[in-house]
Amino acid sequence: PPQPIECRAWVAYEPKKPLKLETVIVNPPQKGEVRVKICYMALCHTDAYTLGGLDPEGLFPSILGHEASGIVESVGEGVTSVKPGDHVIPCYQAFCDACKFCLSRKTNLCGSVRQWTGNGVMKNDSQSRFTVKETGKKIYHFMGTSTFAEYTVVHEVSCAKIREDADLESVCLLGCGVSTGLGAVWNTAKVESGATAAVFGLGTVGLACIEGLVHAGAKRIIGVDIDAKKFEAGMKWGCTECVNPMDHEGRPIQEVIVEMTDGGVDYSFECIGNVEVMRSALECCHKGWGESIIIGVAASGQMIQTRPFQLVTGRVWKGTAFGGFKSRVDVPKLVDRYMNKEIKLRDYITHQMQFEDLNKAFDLLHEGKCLRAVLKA
Ligand code: NAD
Ligand code: DAO
Ligand code: ZN
Repeated sequence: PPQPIECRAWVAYEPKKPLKLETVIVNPPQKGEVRVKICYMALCHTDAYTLGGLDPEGLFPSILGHEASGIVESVGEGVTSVKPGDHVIPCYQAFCDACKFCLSRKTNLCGSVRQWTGNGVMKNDSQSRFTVKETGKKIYHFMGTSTFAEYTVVHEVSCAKIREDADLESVCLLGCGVSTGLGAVWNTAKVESGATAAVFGLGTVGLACIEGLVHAGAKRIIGVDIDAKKFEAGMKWGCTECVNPMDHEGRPIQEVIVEMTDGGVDYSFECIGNVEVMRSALECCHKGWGESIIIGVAASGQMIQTRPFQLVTGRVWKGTAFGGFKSRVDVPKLVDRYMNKEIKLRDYITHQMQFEDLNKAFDLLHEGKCLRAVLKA
């Protein structure tokens, strides 16, 4: 049977403090669990958000990280969908194929392990599999993934098996940001050919929306960002034009977009997490049919607002988690599309770093200097 493994992991002891590199003991996978050797990990804003103490559900001490790729090291009792040696992507959004969410075509929010992942533990015994070697201190899991470690334990329902010829460095991005942007366009908005769209925030998620829009045949794609340096990437990914709200001070950006588009866009996407921008994104939509999709995660306690008349007159407000993809089924298909050169991944990787560089990577993220920094475990 599998034995405990000693390895390195980055531990978040408390909000707003740098992570600490520790030697941890990773216990063997129990029934329905998989122990994964992490190969590559990327940083996403949600990790920074939780570390920043903004996530009311954030638990400490914990091992953060939810965008990664790896190889199965061992499996617990009853695990049938993966075996040691399989290449996998841990998915914060599980897929059990049996709960009422998984059986519905309308959602991807599997409920099978949510209660335990939200509490930072594994379902089988409501315990963590991580202990710090030196102190014996138990460390919570994060989002059911905890990928800032050389080894992690995930539920089988959160482990997507992928083909072995895909490079693990690129496909780790399918664990969150890129999949989310593509899915927001394809699954949540279901954008049709010839549509017009506005994308607010030109980070990885916004750029992935743009890529999804190009695939969907959108004829006009307006990129919106307050950092003009982001426009080069926006245009490269497929924007037909970019606007900077800073150039229109005193005038709400939704007014500017409505004017540019003879009444508003068919679809808009908020990829920032700013509730004021969420309002602009809704209100730049066309009367009668425009749909706005919220993707950004706002700080806890914040509220969105608009005049109800905006909805009465036909605009639609929606949101999406993981782009509506049913993770274990859809992630392998996204890997296929990458291998068929239908979607890009490498272009999102602006920094390649080592496992030791995680705190440096967090600094880059905070300074807005990177799309994705990928670390080799
Ligand atoms: P990012 O920081 O790389 O990109 C955000 C962009 O927004 C930056 O280019 C920034 O300059 C721009 N921006 C900031 N304030 C702005 C404003 N007021 N007006 C216009 N532009 C502004 O972030 P990212 O990694 O692309 O993630 C975007 C958001 O999506 C985050 O909130 C993240 O937590 C969230 N997210 C949600 C899901 C989901 O499933 N719903 C998944 C992944 C990420
Ligand atoms: O409650 O069933 C649920 C799902 C909760 C997770 C939703 C996460 C959406 C945003 C995640 C940000 C990026 C990782
Ligand atoms: Zn389910």
